Amino acid sequence: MITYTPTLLNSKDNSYPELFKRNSQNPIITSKDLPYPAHTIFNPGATIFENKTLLLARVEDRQGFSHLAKAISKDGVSNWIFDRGPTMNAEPNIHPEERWGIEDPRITWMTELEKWAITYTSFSRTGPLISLALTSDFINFEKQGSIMPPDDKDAALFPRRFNGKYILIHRPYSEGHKAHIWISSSTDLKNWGDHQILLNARNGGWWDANKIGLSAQPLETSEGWLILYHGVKNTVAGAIYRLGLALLDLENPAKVLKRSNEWIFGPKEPYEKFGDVSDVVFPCGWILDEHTSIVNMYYGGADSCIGLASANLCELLQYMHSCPEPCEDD
Ligand code: BMA
Repeated sequence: MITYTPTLLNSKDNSYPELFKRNSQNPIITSKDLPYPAHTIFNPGATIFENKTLLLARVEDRQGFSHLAKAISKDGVSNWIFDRGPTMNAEPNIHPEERWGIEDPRITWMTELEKWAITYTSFSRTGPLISLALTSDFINFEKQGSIMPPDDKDAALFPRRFNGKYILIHRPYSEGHKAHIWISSSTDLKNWGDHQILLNARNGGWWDANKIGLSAQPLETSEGWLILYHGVKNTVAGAIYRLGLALLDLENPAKVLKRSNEWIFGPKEPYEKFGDVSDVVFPCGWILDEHTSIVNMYYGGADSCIGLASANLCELLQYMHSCPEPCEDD
């Protein structure tokens, strides 16, 4: 039986208070900001590079194909500096799996390698799959090729090894089945095994029924790895992409400690509700400021632009404490 506990209810006006508050300058980036013609810019990965905020966003051109473009800003909100052209292009001649573009990058600083790992979706002739690239400067990218066959998306690495193994979160999918979030491990970042479900898509009327996927890269906190994920609800008017949280054990990320029952962020503003794909908020990266404890979440709005919403990490963890342990039967 489902017991409903409205954990986020605001006693003052009966509305749900938002953990993540939208920036007043939203959308902070649109395709008009790029120094070259592009249709849309959205779904950015995020990291800190040379003490500045670096976004690596998906840019779609008028052929319908995507490449990645970087944007760097001192305050993480305004004055974004872009490369003159695409930062990372699909290279189907060398990597045939990148035939129809590259999308949705997640960025992880890999302590041992002293490089950033970028896990992104390659749009191959046989469906989306996960590719990996390494970089130390966001100018030169060492493409490692595909690391998971199609259909697979929404992947990010943990920054360090656990018992000698790298760990990847990803979202394989096969027609006619629910899309759950999986976790796998590898000793060389190339050969992956120990595949198991980490978070299951729920059933029936849940906001995250049938299809979920990782959003931003895992965020290490004193309480565990904070996981931001999207849930897709299918309605007669189309799909709605919303966000939830989970907390994983610090030493064993395959163990889920908590999972939010409610979505914590969803499409509300016009730039999230209307665009190429309406009713979508889709973050691929977030950044924690260790001094202020503010988490900046960068997200695609309606597959058309980039928004920023910020939360206090203490409030996020407090909220996680109020959440239940995951329940298999939901
Ligand atoms: C997902 C991905 C995202 C996109 C979202 C909504 O499957 O393709 O890039 O933002 O759908 O269209």
